[in-house]
Amino acid sequence: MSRIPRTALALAAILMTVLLVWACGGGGSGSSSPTEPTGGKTVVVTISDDTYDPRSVTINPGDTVQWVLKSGSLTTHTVTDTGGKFDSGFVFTAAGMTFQRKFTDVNATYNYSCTTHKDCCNMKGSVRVGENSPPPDKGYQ
Ligand SMILES: [Cu+2]
Repeated sequence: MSRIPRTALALAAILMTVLLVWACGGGGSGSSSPTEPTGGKTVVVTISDDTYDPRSVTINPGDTVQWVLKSGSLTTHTVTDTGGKFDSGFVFTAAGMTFQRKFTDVNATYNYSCTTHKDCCNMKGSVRVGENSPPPDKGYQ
């Protein structure tokens, strides 16, 4: 028969578990967050001849849209959200230049345009995030 009470053994076991968890978790300050949103794909929209192709994309929350200036286009475009959430600025100065944004809002729709060619050439597009996102504004779909 043991001289150590069962409760003392149980307490020792709990204490060891707590110490192990504390020891393992203590050094992980730089680890990545486990709360990354779902998705993670990158959808490419090509910019050429004053158009976005495809004009409208539907993605999942957490996906990234990457706009790429196609080879041969020499004009300067932008990707500018009409709601002011993002603006590439004049970064498309050479073929192959890109601008990208990750979209995490669920069921949101972004209407965007090129500040240079919005009025002259109807250079507009939209990003729909989620299956139940509202339809884009007229002219952006
Ligand atoms: Cu443009």
